[in-house]
Amino acid sequence: MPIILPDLPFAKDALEPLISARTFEFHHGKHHKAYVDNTNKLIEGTDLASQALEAIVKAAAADPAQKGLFNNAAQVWNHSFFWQCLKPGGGGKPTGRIAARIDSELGGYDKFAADFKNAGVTQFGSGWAWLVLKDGKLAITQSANAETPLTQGHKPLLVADVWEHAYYLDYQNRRPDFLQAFLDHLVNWDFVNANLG
Ligand code: MN3
Repeated sequence: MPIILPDLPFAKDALEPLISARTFEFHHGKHHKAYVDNTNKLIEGTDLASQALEAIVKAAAADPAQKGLFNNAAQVWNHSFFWQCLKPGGGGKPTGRIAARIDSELGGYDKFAADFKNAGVTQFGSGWAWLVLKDGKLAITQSANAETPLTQGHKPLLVADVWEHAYYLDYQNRRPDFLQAFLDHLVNWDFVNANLG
């Protein structure tokens, strides 16, 4: 069963002007699709061809000879997760259980937002900024390239893609402005609450 490129959970122009349709045409239609196509080529005819994506990511992470498969499969997973972290009219202070936990575990929303933004800004080169459950507690982490909390024993709750392909058409070099727009207007807190389980 091949790995499928999931549809965006919103129209490609739904987040304009914060993230343009043109960015999604490349980011989803070209970058994410290429990771899907590469993953399917690399698992074709192997034992992993019948596995679910998460199992493929974990198996490839455990085998240094499968670095190419890991990079592509993890990027498929990370992007599928990232799209769900976005919604039109999102962002700002959360509600629900995540709001209470950010208050009690991360020093409140303003401190969370500053720390999450800093994680994205200071991820040198390509990567991701995450909110995860680490040993049952909220934590803000970074990952480089395709690295993902799935292989670190952390439960992902929220992610921002800070590869240049995520923001360069709309923000050029201004990664901090992209992250601020993400936090203020795009975070899908309903998805984050659902991820708390
Ligand atoms: Mn990306």
